[in-house]
Amino acid sequence: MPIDAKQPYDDQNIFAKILRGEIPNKTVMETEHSLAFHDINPLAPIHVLVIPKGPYVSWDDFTAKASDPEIADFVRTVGEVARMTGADAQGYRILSNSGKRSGQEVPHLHFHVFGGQPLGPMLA
Ligand code: IU
Repeated sequence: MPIDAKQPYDDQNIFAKILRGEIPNKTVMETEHSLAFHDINPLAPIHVLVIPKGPYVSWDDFTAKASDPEIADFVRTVGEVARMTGADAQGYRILSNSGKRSGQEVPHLHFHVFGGQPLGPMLA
């Protein structure tokens, strides 16, 4: 069920549980403010999720409330994931759903990094 991106942050969401170590994940990289891990249901050979560690529901929530160091760390982590997975070699896609109409399912900001195959005009 897609979520309302304007809802208050729910600290029982699945990514909050991953951040607290209550649920395992396949980590790609971790920084002071961000975590990148393999999507549990990959839609491409490379499908990594990058999330901020702070309690932000969506991209608009994050960019309104997060500190500059958190935003810089997150943006750099997305780029580093593209490089370290090899997605950058032949092209990749970054996607983030925000709110009901986008189909956002998990109410904690995440960027998808897709790669490893021709991606076509759209994916996900
Ligand atoms: P969306 O943009 O909110 O629709 O993406 C949510 C993603 O989170 C989706 O690709 C799921 O496969 C992924 N995911 C996950 O990696 N681990 C989980 O435990 C759950 C969802 I629930």
